[in-house]
Parts: sequence; C-alpha cells; structure tokens
Amino acid sequence: MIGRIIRGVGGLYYVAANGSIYECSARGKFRKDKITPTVGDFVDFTILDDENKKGALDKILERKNSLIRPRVVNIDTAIITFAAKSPDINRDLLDRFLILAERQNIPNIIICINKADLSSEEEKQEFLSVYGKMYDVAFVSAKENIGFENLKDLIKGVTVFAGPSGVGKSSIINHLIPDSKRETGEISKKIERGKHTTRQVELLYMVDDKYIVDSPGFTSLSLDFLKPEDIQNYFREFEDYIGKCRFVDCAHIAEPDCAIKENIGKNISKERYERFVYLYNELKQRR
Ligand SMILES: Nc1nc2c(ncn2[C@@H]2O[C@H](COP(=O)(O)OP(=O)(O)OP(=O)(O)O)[C@@H](O)[C@H]2O)c(=O)[nH]1
Ligand SMILES: [Mg+2]
Ligand SMILES: [Zn+2]
Repeated sequence: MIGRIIRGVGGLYYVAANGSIYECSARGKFRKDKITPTVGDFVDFTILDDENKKGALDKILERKNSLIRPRVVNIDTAIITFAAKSPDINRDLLDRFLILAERQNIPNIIICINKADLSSEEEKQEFLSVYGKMYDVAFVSAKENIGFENLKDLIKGVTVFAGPSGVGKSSIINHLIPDSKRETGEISKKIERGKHTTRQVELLYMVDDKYIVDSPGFTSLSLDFLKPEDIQNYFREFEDYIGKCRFVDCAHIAEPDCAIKENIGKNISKERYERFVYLYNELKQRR
C-alpha cells in the first residue's frame, strides 16, 4: 500500500491511504539506514490489521524537498506569513524565509500578509511595489474574514504556513479548516520568545489533495550554512541578469559593469539589493 504520513507521535506514524488513516510502526531497518520517517513522506506500508487500522512502514519513497522548521517533506506550497502590523513586518526576516524556501525548491512560494485590517491602502501598495513582481502576495485579515477566497486559490497540495510568532498563522488556518481548531493567542510579554502556541507538526486535511501545515513561529533565522556566493540564486529578480556582468564570477558587490547593480531602481529594488549585500557580507564574515 502507498500512503502518506500525516502525523508522527512517539515512534508511531499515522498514514493516510484510500480515505483511511493507519497507525503504523517503523521497522528496525529505518533506524539502521538512519532514515527518520517524516510528516509528508510518501510510504510503502503493509496493513497488519485492517479492522483496527494498524500497519507497518516498509519503505520511504524519494523526497522532492524538505524543511527543517517545521520538519516536513514533499512540500508543494510555502506561505510565508507576516502581519501588516503588530508585529510589524521584519523584511530582513521575510527575505531569509524566502531564501530558504527558494533553496529548498518549493515549487509554489507565496507571501501572505495578515492583519490587513491594521494597514492602509498606501502601505499595501508600497509592499507590493517591492515584492509584488516576484511573488504572489495575499493580503488577508483573519479577524475580519477578508481575502480568503484569493488565498484558497493560491493553495496547492501540501501547504506550509511559516512565519514569526503572533502573525496569525493559526488564526488563518482556522478559517481555511474550521474543524482544525488551532490554538491561537496573544504574544506573551512575560515569556520573551513569544508564546509559540503551535508545536505539533501534522498535515491538516483541507479539501481534495490539499493539506495545511501549521508551524510554531520564530523570530530569527540563521542562514550560516549557505555560501555567500550562492545567495544570489535565491533572489528571483536577479535571475535575468546573472551571467551578464563583465566578470563571470561577479559577486555583484564592488565589481564594475555589474548587470545587477545597473538594474537597481529599475527591476531590482534598492532595499532588496541592500539586504542582499548585508547578508552576503554577514555570511562572508562567518567563513
Ligand atoms: N487585528 C488582527 N489580529 C489578528 C488577526 N489574526 C490574528 N490576530 C491576533 O493575533 C494573535 C496571534 O494569532 P495566532 O494565530 O495565534 O498567531 P500564530 O502566527 O499562529 O502564532 P504562533 O503559533 O505563536 O507562531 C491573536 O491574538 C489573534 O487574535 C487579524 O487579522 N487582525
Ligand atoms: Mg500558531
Ligand atoms: Zn554582477
């Protein structure tokens, strides 16, 4: 049988197949092969007891991509979620999320700005002027139930909501899947890190082949494992110009006749370029 792991708890894996959910144990060989069955995995499994829906995992099928936080694989859509206000959009963090999603080869990357009830039309337009050319941007308000038809259209397959704590990821998911009853809450002022209301990683069934993954928010994202010269590949607006600079190994920092730099203020926004330089230098220093 082929199925998909939707949840893992204490060494047991819940596998959706043919409209049922089977509780599966992992056989010893997974430990030997150092493969950890992961939420999102397509698996080959054997039904041991059809009445009580119990089975055993035999094989993990090849993964097309994977994320570390939240730990989930075979993602079709990443919805990078921020709040228009409260907390304000941290664009440096937004770019880091986008870089990670690009690097993981997630086919469909969307930016969602929640709490649109707290922002003006001018602020939305300004945001779109920087990000709207590269990404689909969905403005929603979970509070006022605005923007959800558009957001639903953008969701394809297994869709992960990622973003800082308190931006409303769980609130949005409660609109998309009312049965899911995700816990939501204010960012606690007492606990500095925020409340991190959402912990468990699981695929929540939405409709058809669509599943949603909620994730705990976090406030910083280290990209130290990336090489400074690689990050240019994760800025979508650079794509048309890479390879057109005077020097083949142009870092787009201090070199003359750089096609990227020549397009700042045209097809490349100044602030995105500046964050690229900042990140490049940060990664360079770490090495
Ligand atoms: N004004 C306004 N507040 C909202 C909106 N959506 C959510 N909130 C509030 O924002 C707070 C945080 O919402 P959550 O859904 O728990 O945020 P989260 O992103 O899941 O947070 P973590 O699980 O900690 O990562 C709650 O108090 C919500 O009531 C919105 O559209 N407008
Ligand atoms: Mg949450
Ligand atoms: Zn260049």
